[in-house]
Amino acid sequence: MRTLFSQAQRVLHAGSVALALSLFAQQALAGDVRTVEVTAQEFEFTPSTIKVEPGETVRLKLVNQGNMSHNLHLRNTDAKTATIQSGKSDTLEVTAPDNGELGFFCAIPGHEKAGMKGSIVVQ
Ligand SMILES: [Cu+2]
Repeated sequence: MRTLFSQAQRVLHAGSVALALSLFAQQALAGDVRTVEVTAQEFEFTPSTIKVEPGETVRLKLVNQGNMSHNLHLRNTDAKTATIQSGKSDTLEVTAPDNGELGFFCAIPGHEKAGMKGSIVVQ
């Protein structure tokens, strides 16, 4: 009985070390990327201008505070969030170029024209 008990303790200990290591790895990864929350509603993104450092990777968290479904699509790329319903969110990681700006818009027909667009400005 005593041997069984100490084996169980060793297994538990090994498990908690593995858990601690994986939490550390996740925190280290998360620490490298800044999250910018962008809200979508009819018919605008807030903020519509997002300033980033040259080459910076940012995680855009699109939160739909409107009534209709929306998405965020990076212009001239295939990068986009899912189309999300009211109250939902989705994230998209973007690595900025060394200069210039990246436009984004909502790809639901008519939404960009109504004002759902913005830009990521490198400075
Ligand atoms: Cu939209």
